[in-house]
Amino acid sequence: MTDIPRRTAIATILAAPLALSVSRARAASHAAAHEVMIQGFAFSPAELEVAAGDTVSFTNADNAPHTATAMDGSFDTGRLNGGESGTITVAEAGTHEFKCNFHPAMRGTITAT
Ligand SMILES: [Cu+2]
Repeated sequence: MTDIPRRTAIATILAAPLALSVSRARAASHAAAHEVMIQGFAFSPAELEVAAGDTVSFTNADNAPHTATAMDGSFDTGRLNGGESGTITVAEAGTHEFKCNFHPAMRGTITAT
């Protein structure tokens, strides 16, 4: 046995607990990022299930401006012109219905657990 493989083995053993603690810390603070397209005057998907603390990015693929505005006031992208994106954080658990302020028939629901 040469010296090099032994050193590699020792380095692997020393690094393992560090890698484990880093991945645990990431799991504890990890917020998922969700994506919603706004296209043809509709949200896609219109219904999402997320965890509280997750983010949702809305991208407007239409030429008309849109918003994604929670009826309960918990989030609002503000005006998104064509081609623009806005990211909101779903801070509170619960069922959050949202609509477009310019086109109130455009509706969606985010359920946060
Ligand atoms: Cu709209």
